[in-house]
Amino acid sequence: MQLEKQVIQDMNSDALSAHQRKYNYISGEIANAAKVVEKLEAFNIAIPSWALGTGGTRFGRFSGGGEPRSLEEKIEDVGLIHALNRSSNSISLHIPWDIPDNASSIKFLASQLGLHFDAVNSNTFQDQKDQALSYKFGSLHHVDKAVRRQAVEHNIEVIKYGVELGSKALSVWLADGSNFPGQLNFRGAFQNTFESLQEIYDALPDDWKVWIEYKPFEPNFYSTTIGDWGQSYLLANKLGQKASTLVDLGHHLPNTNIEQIVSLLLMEGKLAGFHFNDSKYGDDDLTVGSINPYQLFLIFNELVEGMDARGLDHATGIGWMIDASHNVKDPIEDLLQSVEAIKIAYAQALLIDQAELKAAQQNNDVAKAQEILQQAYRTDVRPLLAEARLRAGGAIDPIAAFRKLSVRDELVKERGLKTVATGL
Ligand code: PSV
Ligand code: MN
Repeated sequence: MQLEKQVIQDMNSDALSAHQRKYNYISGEIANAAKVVEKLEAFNIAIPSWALGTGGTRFGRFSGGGEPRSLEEKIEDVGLIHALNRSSNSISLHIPWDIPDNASSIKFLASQLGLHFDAVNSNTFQDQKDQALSYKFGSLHHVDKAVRRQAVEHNIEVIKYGVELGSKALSVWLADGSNFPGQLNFRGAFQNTFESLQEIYDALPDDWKVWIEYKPFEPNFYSTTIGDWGQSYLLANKLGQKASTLVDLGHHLPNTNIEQIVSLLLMEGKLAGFHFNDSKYGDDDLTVGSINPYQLFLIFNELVEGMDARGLDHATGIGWMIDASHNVKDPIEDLLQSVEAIKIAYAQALLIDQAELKAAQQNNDVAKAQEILQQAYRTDVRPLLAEARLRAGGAIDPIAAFRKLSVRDELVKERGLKTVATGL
């Protein structure tokens, strides 16, 4: 199923006058409305191929129907999201869940929908059918060189698929760790991981990057070999220029100051990008901005300030991607909400007068600094987002349009009620 521009424009006509009233109001309230809209128009967030189906937990999975049955259908779903919000122009694939049988036709389909391929993700956290050696005790850190070799080769194969599709980065997340004290020699595991990553690094094309994701626990519950940003940063530094650290918001222990991590990684030129989600307790993979939108805003404040300091383009300077699980919501609606929350935080951060904030910091004027941040955070920037979408040919209200156009019903009709997407 595809959504034509005209259909979306027709949807917009009902909401147009209310939108214009709100947009005119905010344009009068803030100094840089036109500039913010321009930046919002350029800002896109990649959709992970594994988030287009219903998520689940180890206790169960409740499919909502009409899930994409193939890579082609996953790409179509991202096309639907992008047609509605004009902010999701790329897809991130997980191999082997999404092996492209015919790369050129997959690429063609994506380009027809205005999409390209973001980072490709390797998977050495599960055993695949017909796999020679098991990852039960880890992959790149494994005590057995033959297992490490198999995992390295898998990553090199993922790069090969990525090259065919025009990706420019390999994203590596390892489940490697231990469940019990004494199970692992920490130094040995770290050293093995480094050496395996070095082999992968050496296989990267010149214009490619490798992004190293960290996570403190799960599936292992005593230690994780790349458990925090320090360990990821250490590896990225040892590897070289093409390696950097990927921040998944859910991969922190409770109350971690993520904005500070982001600021320092950016300062060191080692922030690869993001996996956006939100959490209340652990790696909950909830919709970004649904639990702690203020934290998201504070992260974007550091991003805007830090990227400007390094002269980085906000839209392309680092990788922006969602990594969430939609257990009880329609995945497409959830992804639309995620993109909206990310862009709200970004727009609010753009409202901060950085010179004024620096002056307050310089004068130790703590109350003023807080006022500046909260003034921006409490501004309703949604009309700016809607205006950016409208100008780009998207929907003023993407979820309302998705519902009015009965997109899910159409997908169920096309694909069936009991389809299951590949992935977790
Ligand atoms: C692990 O929790 C993770 O965040 C990694 O990014 C994986 O690639 C992704 O989830 C999908 O399982
Ligand atoms: Mn992730």
